[in-house]
Amino acid sequence: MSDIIKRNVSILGPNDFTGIKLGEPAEYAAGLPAVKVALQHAFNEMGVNKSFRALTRMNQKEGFDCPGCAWPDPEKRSKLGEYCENGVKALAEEGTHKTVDKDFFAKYSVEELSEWSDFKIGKSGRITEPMVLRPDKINYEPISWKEAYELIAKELHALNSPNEAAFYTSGRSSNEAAFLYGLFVRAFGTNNMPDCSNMCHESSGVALSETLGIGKGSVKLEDFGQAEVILVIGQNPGTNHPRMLSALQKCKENGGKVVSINPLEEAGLIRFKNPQEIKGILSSGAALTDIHLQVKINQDVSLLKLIIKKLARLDKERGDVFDHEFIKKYTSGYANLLKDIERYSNEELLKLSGVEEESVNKVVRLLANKEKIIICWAMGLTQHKNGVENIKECVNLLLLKGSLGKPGAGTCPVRGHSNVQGDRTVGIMHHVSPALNTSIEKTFGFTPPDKEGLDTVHTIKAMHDKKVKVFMALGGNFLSAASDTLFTAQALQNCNLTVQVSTKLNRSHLITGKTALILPTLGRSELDVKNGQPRFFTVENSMGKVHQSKGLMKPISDKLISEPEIIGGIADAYFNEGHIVEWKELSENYELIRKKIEKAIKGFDDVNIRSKGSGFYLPNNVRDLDFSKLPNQKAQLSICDLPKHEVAENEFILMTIRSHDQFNTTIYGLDDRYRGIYNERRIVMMNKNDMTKYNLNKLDVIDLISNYDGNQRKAINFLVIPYNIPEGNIAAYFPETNVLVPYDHFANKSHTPISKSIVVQIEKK
Ligand SMILES: Nc1nc2c(c(=O)[nH]1)N[C@H]1C(S)=C(S)[C@@H](COP(=O)(O)OP(=O)(O)OC[C@H]3O[C@@H](n4cnc5c(=O)[nH]c(N)nc54)[C@H](O)[C@@H]3O)O[C@H]1N2
Ligand SMILES: Nc1nc2c(c(=O)[nH]1)N[C@H]1C(S)=C(S)[C@@H](COP(=O)(O)OP(=O)(O)OC[C@H]3O[C@@H](n4cnc5c(=O)[nH]c(N)nc54)[C@H](O)[C@@H]3O)O[C@H]1N2
Ligand SMILES: [Mo]
Repeated sequence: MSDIIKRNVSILGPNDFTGIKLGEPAEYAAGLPAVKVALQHAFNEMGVNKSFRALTRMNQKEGFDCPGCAWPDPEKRSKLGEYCENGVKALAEEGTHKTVDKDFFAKYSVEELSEWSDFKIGKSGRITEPMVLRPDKINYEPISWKEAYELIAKELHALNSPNEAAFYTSGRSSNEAAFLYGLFVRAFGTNNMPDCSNMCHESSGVALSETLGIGKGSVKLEDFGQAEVILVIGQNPGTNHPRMLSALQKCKENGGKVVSINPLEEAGLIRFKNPQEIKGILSSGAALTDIHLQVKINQDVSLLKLIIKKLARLDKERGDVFDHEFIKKYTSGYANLLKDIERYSNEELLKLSGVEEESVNKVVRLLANKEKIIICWAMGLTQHKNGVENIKECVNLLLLKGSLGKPGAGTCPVRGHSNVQGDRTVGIMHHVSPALNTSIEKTFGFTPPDKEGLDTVHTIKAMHDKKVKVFMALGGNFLSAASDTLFTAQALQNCNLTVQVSTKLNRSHLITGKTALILPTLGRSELDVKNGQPRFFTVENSMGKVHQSKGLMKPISDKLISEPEIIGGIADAYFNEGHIVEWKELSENYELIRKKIEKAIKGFDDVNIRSKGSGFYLPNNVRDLDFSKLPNQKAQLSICDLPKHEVAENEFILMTIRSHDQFNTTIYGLDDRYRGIYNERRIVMMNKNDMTKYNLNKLDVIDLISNYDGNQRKAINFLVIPYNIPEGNIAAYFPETNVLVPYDHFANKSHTPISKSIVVQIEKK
C-alpha cells in the first residue's frame, strides 16, 4: 500500500459555546413536558404520520424493541404507549427522513466534517449506501457491497496472524447478528472481541460472577412491586432508564421505600408523573426517593461499609437484623467480613463518605427491619478503579440480609444498550469460555481459538502499537466512546483498515485507518424482508428475558443490508467457500441462526417459538439459590478495600456523565432539562464553596487538566455552573471529557475506564 498523506482531521471537533441558558433543576420527571419534548423530536425527524405509526408498535408484543436502553417491558403494556421520552428520541434518531448519501460525501470531505460538532454530525441523517475512504483520499466514495466484502477479505488475508485484527461490538446488535459475528471472528481465528460492555457493566459482570456465579442481575420486573426497599446507587434513571420510574412507583404504591445514593440529587428520582397513566399526567405526581444519601464520588464502599457496620452492631443486640439462616446455608466468608469491618471506625467511614450521619442512621433503621431489598446500580459504581469492589460491597449487603432468591429482592445492574446483555450471552466476549468453545465445535465442526483476546482498552493499546492493523465495529462510535480520545484517534489512524457497520454518521467514520469502510445497515424499527417474508430477530433485556423484535417501517434506502447478512458477506468473501460453515445460507435465515444458538447456548430451547409474545427467561442460578459452581458451593461475601485517591489540595474528582439529551455519543439535543441546563454541553457542575475557594463566578470559563504518570491531558472551554454537588467533586458530560481519561487507568479485573473518577485540575481563562 502506498504511503499516505495524513488526513488533516480534527479529532475533537469544535469547542465553542452554543449559548447557555440556565434554569432551575426540575422538581419532577416525565409528565406533560416529557410527552411534548418527545413528540417534538419525533415530528421533526420523522414527520407526524410516521411517528404515530412507529410509536404504536414500539415495545409492543408484535412490534419492535425500543432502540434505547435495555429496561424490560411489563407483561401488561400501557394503552397510552409503552415508551418514554428518551425512547422516542432514540426512535426519532433512527427513523429520521434525512439521509447521508454519496452526494453528501462528495460535497463534504472527512476533514470538513470533522470540524462539525457531534450534534451536527449525528443530525445529518441515515447512511444510505456502502462507502469507502481510500488511502490517498479525503472524500468517501461509493463502493459495491461485493467490492467492500472483498476489500475486507483481502486485508484480513494480508495479516500475519488473526490476532492482528479486532472486532468491536456495540450493544444494539441482535442476538442473531452477535452470534454470527462471534462465530465468524472465532472461525477467522481470534478472540479479539472488545465490546461496549468493557466500558460499561463489565465491573458488574466480574463482581457478580465471582460472588454469585452469574454475571447478570437476579431480579425480575415484578419484584419491584414487591420490594420493601429499593436502593438506587450511581444511576440516573429519570434520564437513562425512564421506564424504571414506573417500577419504582409500583414499589412506593405498595408501601416500599426508595433510597438513592448519588453525589447529585437527580430530579428523576425526586418525583415522577407517569405519562403512561392519565392520573400521572394530571396529578402532582408521586414522590419517589424517601432518603437521599449525597455520597462523595467513589466513596460508596465507605458508605456501604458504614451501613453494614451499623447493621452488624444492631444485629449483635437483636440477633434478627441479618438473616443468619440464609448466611449459614448459602454464604461463605461471614466471620471474616465481620472481623474486617472492625478495622474501620464509624467516624472515618462517615467522613470519607461525606454523608450526614442522621441520614445514614435512617437507612440503617429501614434496612434493619426489612428483608425484601433490591439494589439497582449503573455507571456510578462500575466506572472506577475499584468498580468491581463497589458491586461486591452491594452483594455483601444483600447476602447479609438474605435478599436474594426471593420475591421482591435481588441484584439489579441496570444495563445500558438495548441488547448489550444478549450480545454477551450469545458469545461476544474477549474471554475464552471453554463451554462455548466445546459447543461451537460440536455444532459447527471447527475448533475456536483458546487464547484470550483483547478487550477495549487493550485493543486501543495494540492498535497504537501497530499490533492490531484491522479494526471492525459492529455498531457504536469507538473513537468517542473510548477513553483518551487523542490516543485512541492515533490508534485508529495507525490501522490499515477500519470498518464501521452503522446506521448513522459519527466521528468514528471521520477519524479512521488508512482505508475506511462504512457499511450501512437496517435500524431495528425497519422492516427486514427476505424473499418476500418479513424476518424478526431476538434480544435479551436487562432482566434476562429473551423476546423477539420485528421492524415495520420502510427502510430508509434499498441499499441497506441487515447485520447478519453483512457478516455473512464478509465471511463468504474471506473463506471463499473453503469453510465448514455455510455462511451465506446461515446469514440469510435467522430461524436457522436461532436453531444454532439453541444448540450452542444453554437456555435457548425452542427459541423460535418461545421468543414470541412476551418471551422467556434464561436460566439464572441466583433465582434458584444454586451456588454450586462457586468455592465451597456458596455465595461469596467479599472483603473490599476502601478506594484510594491521591487528590492534591488544588485537584478535583471529575465524573463524566450523560445529559438528558444524548444517547452515549449520539447527541439528541443541547438541553439537560432535569438539571436546568439548556442549550449548552460544555459545562462543569461545581459546589458553590469550591467556586468561592477558586474565586470563580457563575459561567466563568475554565479548562480541565488531568495529569496521570506525567502525561498532561486537557479539555478546553467549560462554563462553571454552581450546583448541588459535594465539595471537591465536579461533573461534566461525556464524550467531551473523554480526552481526559487515561487509556491505561481502568478498573482492576474488569478493565473499565475510570470515567467516573478522574483527578483533574482546573485552569481559569
Ligand atoms: N437517554 C439515554 N439513555 C441511556 C443512555 C444514554 O446515554 N441516554 N445510555 C445507556 C447506557 S449505554 C448506559 S450504560 C446507561 C447509563 O446510565 P447511568 O449510569 O444512569 O448514566 P450516567 O449518566 O453515566 O450516570 C451515572 C449516575 O451515577 C452518578 N455517579 C457518578 N459517580 C458516582 C459515584 O461515585 N457514586 C455514586 N453513588 N453515584 C455516582 C451520577 O451522578 C449519575 O447520576 O444508560 C443507558 N440509557
Ligand atoms: N467518559 C465516559 N465515556 C463513556 C461512558 C461514560 O459514562 N463516560 N460510558 C460508556 C458506556 S456505558 C458505553 S455503553 C459506551 C458506548 O459506546 P458505543 O456503543 O460505541 O457508542 P454509541 O454512542 O452508543 O454508538 C452510537 C452509534 O451506533 C450506531 N448505531 C445505532 N444503532 C445501530 C444499529 O442498530 N446497528 C448498527 N450497526 N449501528 C447502530 C450509530 O452509527 C451511532 O452513531 O461509551 C462509554 N464511554
Ligand atoms: Mo453502557
